[in-house]
Amino acid sequence: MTDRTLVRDLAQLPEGPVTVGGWVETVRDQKKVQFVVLRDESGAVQLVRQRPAEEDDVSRAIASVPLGSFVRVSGTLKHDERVKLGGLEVAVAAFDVVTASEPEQPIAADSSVDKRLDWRFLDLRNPGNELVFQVQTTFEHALRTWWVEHGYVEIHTPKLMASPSESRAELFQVPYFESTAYLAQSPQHFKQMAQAAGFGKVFEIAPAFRADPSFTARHATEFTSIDAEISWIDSHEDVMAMHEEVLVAGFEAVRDKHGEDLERVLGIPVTVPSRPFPRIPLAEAKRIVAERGYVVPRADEDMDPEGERRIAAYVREELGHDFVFLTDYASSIRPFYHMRSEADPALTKSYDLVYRGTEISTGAQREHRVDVLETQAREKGLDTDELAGYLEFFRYGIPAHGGFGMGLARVLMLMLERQSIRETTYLFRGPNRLRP
Ligand code: AMO
Repeated sequence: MTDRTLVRDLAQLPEGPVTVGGWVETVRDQKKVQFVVLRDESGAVQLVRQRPAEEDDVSRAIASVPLGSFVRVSGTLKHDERVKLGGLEVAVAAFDVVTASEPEQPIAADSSVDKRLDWRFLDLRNPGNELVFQVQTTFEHALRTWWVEHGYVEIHTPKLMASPSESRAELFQVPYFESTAYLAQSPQHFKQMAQAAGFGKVFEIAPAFRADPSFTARHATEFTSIDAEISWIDSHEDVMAMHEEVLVAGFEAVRDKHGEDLERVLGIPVTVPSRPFPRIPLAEAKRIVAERGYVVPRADEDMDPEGERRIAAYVREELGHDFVFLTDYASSIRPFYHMRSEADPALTKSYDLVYRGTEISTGAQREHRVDVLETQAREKGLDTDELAGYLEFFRYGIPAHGGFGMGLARVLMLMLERQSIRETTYLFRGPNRLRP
């Protein structure tokens, strides 16, 4: 390994010899002195070189290095409060160009998102963009840790499927030897299988695929789905209680580890939500937004995005919360596997979680009585032969259970106030984007 000090750690070091490595962000090549800003994954530092009377290799290398090149620099660390960038600088003794960049950078700060995505590896050199993925690492780790500490088993379900995992809509088909396979739209079937297997509590963080032709800020054709499924529940209330607890653990970890950086780099405060999150039945939520002047267009259907924004505004104003569970969805707009409410079979024991006006998750208690499940599937016009493998899971004993699926990039987009999940996905996949 190249022995180098991360820029972040320079402040703690005494003055003296150091080696740093990173890429060249700016060069100011003046008559008497040369300045370089070098950035690595942890920050940026100013390098300085007094020009000798006779041009030497170092001054020539600095004068000619294209922006973006990766360099390794040895020199002498000096603490100097007058240096705006971190109060320190490195006086350059050796300046090695590891690999030179092409002379012209293909993107600039004001390039369109599409162009930036074409050059994602350069776009991610922007410290704010890289920070998104540090936050993602911390958030996922905190969720995983919370689940592991609470006795959950991590599963990895297959993404190649013999039958659709969610519905016939938005389904990718791929040739599979002599037959056809489907890409998993969700781990739904197999996280439920773990309940039949007696695992009790499971989670998975993995890709899901949807052949969704939309071009919105919140839809991708491949996304990372965070899923959990638990047994022995009384209702979807138990799922919501776990859901909000694990989310709070994730937000706390992000605040503790990146709170200062997020304020400094992106100007974003991290707000850890308080528990319990508000819960509003869907019908009541529609009434509330109607009273406030917005009638959700299709009365018998889900909230539309504007409805979600309106109910979120209400919850923020009246209850001071960024999250709201919308509960008790009509069975007509929910999948066949959602359990119906004992009190009113027209409703399901399910919820959507809305964060800052956008749906981030769907959860429910599942129907575990196979005869009821089959009836519900038939009512939805589904082919029970195609579902035969799934239905087997319910014929040999299974506890009452439920869970949720949550889009990782959506949570990050809303938490970090980004415009689109394109910015919180490492490499976005949409109808028009398979590269890079
Ligand atoms: P649902 O279809 O609502 O539920 O998906 C759950 C969550 O996954 C995310 N999501 C998406 N993110 C980006 N692009 C997409 N095209 C996309 N589609 C979905 C959203 C959404 O809230 N099996 C159920 C979950 C469950 O009941 O456990 C399911 O998949 O954040």
